Amino acid sequence: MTAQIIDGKAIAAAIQAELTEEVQRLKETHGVVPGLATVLVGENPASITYVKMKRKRSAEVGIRSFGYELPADASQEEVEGLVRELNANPEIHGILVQLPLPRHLNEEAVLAAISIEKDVDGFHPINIGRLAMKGREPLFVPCTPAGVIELLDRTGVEIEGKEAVVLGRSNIVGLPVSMLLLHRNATVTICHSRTRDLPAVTRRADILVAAVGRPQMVKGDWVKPGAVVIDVGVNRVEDPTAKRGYRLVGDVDFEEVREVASAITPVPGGVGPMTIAMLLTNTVRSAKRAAGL
Ligand code: NAP
Ligand code: L37
Repeated sequence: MTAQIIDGKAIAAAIQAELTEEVQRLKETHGVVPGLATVLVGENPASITYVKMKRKRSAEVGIRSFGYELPADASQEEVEGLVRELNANPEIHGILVQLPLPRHLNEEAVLAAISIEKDVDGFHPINIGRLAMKGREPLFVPCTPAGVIELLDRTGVEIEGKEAVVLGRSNIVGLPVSMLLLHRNATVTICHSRTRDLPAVTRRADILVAAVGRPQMVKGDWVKPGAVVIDVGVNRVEDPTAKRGYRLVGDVDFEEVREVASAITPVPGGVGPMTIAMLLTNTVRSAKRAAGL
């Protein structure tokens, strides 16, 4: 079997087109312009690229984008002070602090300082708490996990009753995506660095989500024939023949797994663009809520 390739780039573009219309309508009928503030601390090269892409896509759909850059040695008080300023600014409906933060900063305290109404990344402890509980609605669902579910939905993959295996348990991807799959009535297994015999566990999956940050770790014989494979990993590997000196690969060995799976996301062009599309979606939702719409 050769897998269907799930085109995250095209699905993200469709979502952006929907948002562009909605933003225009908001502006014309209510005079509301959604605003997104991005906060970048330090010079992590991947973070610089992602924040740039987030700002560019925001502008494309008509969201006003406010970029803030702080030096790598910024103090806890400077970062939290900026967040409080943004909390108070009525033109800003979403605040995104790009992670990871430099190690001397207290990430938990920074995330908790973001007003929960503007927490478009969904990482505020109250948002995550609500996300974890049955029957409670978070104000915002974290972007990458939301993007994974949206990809499955828009590809017509049924989640209910399926065996889902998530590789990775990080706060920003593995754990929240596991909770979302559980809410959608999948039977969920979460794997991590202490899991024994990973291939035996992943082979049970009807839906396999890989978010480990290990280039091409998931091999063809880790996957059940016909499974749907969502590759969240975005890893830079050195490649002297590439223009930038590196190329991007996922956590899944794409060439091997595409021969086994029924559907698979590529890297690049899979989950990455969806992360940004969901951030824009959350920002527009936040602006509507702030305007009482
Ligand atoms: P992370 O915080 O480093 O977490 C990695 C997780 O994988 C941890 O739970 C870790 O287990 C587990 N793990 C690591 N090595 C393993 C191994 N050999 N066997 C089994 N489990 C292992 O990473 P993350 O932030 O979740 O990111 C994961 C990947 O997704 C990265 O490639 C990242 O670039 C990518 N990402 C993509 C997007 C996107 O928009 N597409 C967004 C965010 C992240 P322990 O908990 O036991 O340490
Ligand atoms: N929301 N996302 C949010 N908050 C954070 O704090 N760290 C973080 C986060 N992660 C993040 O932004 N990841 C991410 C990863 C990949 C892309 C975008 C965001 C993406 O669009 N990747 C493209 C290729 C980009 C490139 O050329 O380097 C892709 O097609 O996968």
